[in-house]
Amino acid sequence: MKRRHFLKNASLTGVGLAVGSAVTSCKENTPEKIVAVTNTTPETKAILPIVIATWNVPNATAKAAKVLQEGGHILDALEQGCMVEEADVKNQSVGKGGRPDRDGNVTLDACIMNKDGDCGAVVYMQNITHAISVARKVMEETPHVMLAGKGAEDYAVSTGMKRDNLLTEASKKEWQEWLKEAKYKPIINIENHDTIGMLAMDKNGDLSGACTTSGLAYKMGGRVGDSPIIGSGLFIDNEIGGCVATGMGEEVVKTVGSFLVVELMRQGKSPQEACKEAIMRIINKPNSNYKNFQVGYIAMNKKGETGSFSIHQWFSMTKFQDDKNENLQSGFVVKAQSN
Ligand code: SD4
Repeated sequence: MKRRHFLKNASLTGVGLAVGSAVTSCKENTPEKIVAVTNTTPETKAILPIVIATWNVPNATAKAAKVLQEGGHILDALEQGCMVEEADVKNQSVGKGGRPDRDGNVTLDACIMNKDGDCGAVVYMQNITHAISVARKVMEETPHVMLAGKGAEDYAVSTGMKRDNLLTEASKKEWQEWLKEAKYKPIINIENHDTIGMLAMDKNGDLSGACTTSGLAYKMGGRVGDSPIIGSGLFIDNEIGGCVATGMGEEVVKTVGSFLVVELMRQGKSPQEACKEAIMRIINKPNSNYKNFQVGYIAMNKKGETGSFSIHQWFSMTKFQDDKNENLQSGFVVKAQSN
């Protein structure tokens, strides 16, 4: 057997085995408090286009849907939808106004993926508000998939984008407060993060996705999360469906979350079931510290069915379809204390 052919077969077998054994352990270790709240009824005849996004971002989904309804390209829709949140200084998890790292630098991660499996990403990029636009340019105009740091910033400027100070007074003040205690360990606040992950299906039934974030607040300098990592923060397979993640990026990366959700849909699971199983994969890891962090997934399959699931209650998905926006609570494992 030729070496290349052998390697291909070997890796496929490996993936198959890993998935099989983890499914079994998930069933055996179901934690006490599972509350599976299904937030969507399956539609077999979806009304297109559909746009879904992490958290409550109706302006972003409406913008993307409008581009699609007017016959625009799906990547324009996703880019312009994400740009709404990147430009909103009140959203302190994305673009301008994002919370800085522990040294006071706002560093952005973003990626985009189309129906053909092409993708582009930027990581640890500073001083450019619209990281999603740079990620798209990396995909469409360079021979690469990912640019980091100064290289990404210089590339953005070379395409005509302007440098800007992304640290707003409000985020600076909060950071200075945080510095007084400066707890070294990054624990994500369960309810206070709004990375925008967006999936869209256009009128032809084709899927693409995008994700943009300023990452974990007060992270270590140089830290990169899941959001710009294809397969972790975002994955699209136009034959099957797509998924995007939010929350504690380290945990998403360790389980290759978005790729996992798409592969579970390939095996026949609904988007909701696939998101739930990917969350259970995190929860069922030995010594999982899941009570102290949030992870949420949203997914859409090729039929236009959608679903979302998170560790903690109160993660939500915005869904634009049939001329209206809805904010849907996700399924979850741990019920909020105050409820
Ligand atoms: C990260 N997943 O950098 C991102 C954080 C996030 O809303 O989702 N914030 O780990």
